[in-house]
Parts: sequence; structure tokens; C-alpha cells
Amino acid sequence: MRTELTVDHIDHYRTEGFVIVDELLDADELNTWRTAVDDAVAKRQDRKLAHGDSREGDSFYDKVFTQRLNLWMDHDGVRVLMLDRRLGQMAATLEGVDGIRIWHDQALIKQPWANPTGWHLDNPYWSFSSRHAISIWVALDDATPDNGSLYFIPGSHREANWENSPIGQNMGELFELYPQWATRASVGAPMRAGTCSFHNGLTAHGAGANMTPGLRRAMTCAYMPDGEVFNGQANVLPPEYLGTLKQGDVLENDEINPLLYHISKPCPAVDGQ
Ligand SMILES: O=C(O)CCC(=O)C(=O)O
Ligand SMILES: [Fe+2]
Repeated sequence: MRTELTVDHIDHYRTEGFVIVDELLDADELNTWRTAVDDAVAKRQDRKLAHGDSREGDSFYDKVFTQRLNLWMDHDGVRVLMLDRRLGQMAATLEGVDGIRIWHDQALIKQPWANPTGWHLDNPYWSFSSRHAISIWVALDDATPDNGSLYFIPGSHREANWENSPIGQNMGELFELYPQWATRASVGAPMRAGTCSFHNGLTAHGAGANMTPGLRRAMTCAYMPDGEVFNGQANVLPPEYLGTLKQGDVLENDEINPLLYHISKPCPAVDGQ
């Protein structure tokens, strides 16, 4: 894996709210990722979550992408890929934080002729509220404007509050909440398979429809800085754990949100790999 970050990567990420890191994976690694993710998605069948019974149906949203969350929890091959200290270190470096935990991973596969991904912010969906939330998005197929590559509104992370719109049928609903972005040019992020992007949890982003008969596969992971607290939203937390939490509690359960990287603390889930 090519995990070194340059000063330019870091500057771009902090100013624009996203950055592309070319050729994160070499050809062998790409092959390993594709095999693991395909197998994990197949084994999940129509269940979206590792815990709980949310299932894919026939809604507009279910035809934006095949979304399978927390594959690291129930697939050993994906677990090895996701519990990689180097990915945690990249995320921590870009955000300038001491430590990084997994919030959730997700395979996002645009099937042939899939719907577009409406403009949205990520962090408002999650169970913690942070300006330092960050996600990686790894292209497992070439992502092009034809098959549903990503787009970002540069700098939006510095202006966003936690108002958000759903990934619904109205692509541009977010711009009603943030009219100052409606006249700003978006930036497209086509990526060769094996390349990745990082985006901040408050950066406005979306993706086009898949206008091709092929797949647009991506493997992604959302990260939480170490030390964040529960904001009262359930999101993907397993019900048994959710029941033990009250607002303000630190989210530090290593079984659910493993610490991937920290400048000074041990990371049991990763050290034990
Ligand atoms: O892959 C997509 O279409 C959307 C990705 C996205 O919203 C994300 O990674 O946060
Ligand atoms: Fe997103």
C-alpha cells in the first residue's frame, strides 16, 4: 500500500475537505480487496448491518447502491484489510488528531443503471458530532463520470453545520439548506481502481448515476477521532451496546469501534492481528 502522505495531500485535504491519494493499492492488493469485499457482500445476502435486521428492499435508496455495513465485524478477510494501522494513521494525519477509531466500514456498490447519490454530509448521520470525522473511499473499479464517480463541494466542511438532507430522490436538496453552495462549482473525483479519496465528515458530496452495464464497486470506511462522545443518535450501534450509553459517554468500546492508530496508546484490536 502506498500510504505516505505529502504536505500537498494534507494541505489540500484541510483546505478543500477532500483529497485523492493515487494508487493506494497495487495490482495484487486490489485483487485481494476485490476478492474479500465481493465474498463478504455475497455472504451478507440482503442484510445491510452486521447486527440488526435492516434489509435491502426496492426503494429509490436501495437502488443508489448496494450498501453493506461493518463487514469487518463478520468477515475475516475484510477485518484484516480494515484493521490496518496505516489507514488509521493516514486518517489521523489528515485530520491532525492523536488517535482514530473505526466508526463503520461500508461496501458501496453501484449496480448497473444505479440511481445517483444525492448531495449530503456524513457526520450528521452518526452517533458522535465532530469536525474531525473522516472517511476513506477506495475505488475497486475505475470510477468515472459515466458509472457514478464522486463529486465534492470544495471548502464546504469549513462552513457546514449539522443540518443535512437525506440521500433521496431530490439530488440537490442540500443546496436548499446551504444556498451559499448552490452557485459554487463542484469538483469531480474520477479514480482508477486502487486509488482512494478521503473526505471530511462535513464535506458536501454526492455521486452520479451509473449509466453503464458494469459495476462501480467501492470499499469505504468512516473514522471517528479517539475521545468522541455519544450524541444520542443510534445510527449503526448494536442495540445491546446502545442500551448502555447515555449522551456524553465516551465511545471507546474496542469491540465495536476499534482503535486503529494512536500516537501514545496501545491499539489492542490491531496489535493482536
Ligand atoms: O459511493 C457513493 O456513491 C457515495 C459515497 C459516500 O457518500 C461516502 O463515502 O460517504
Ligand atoms: Fe457520504
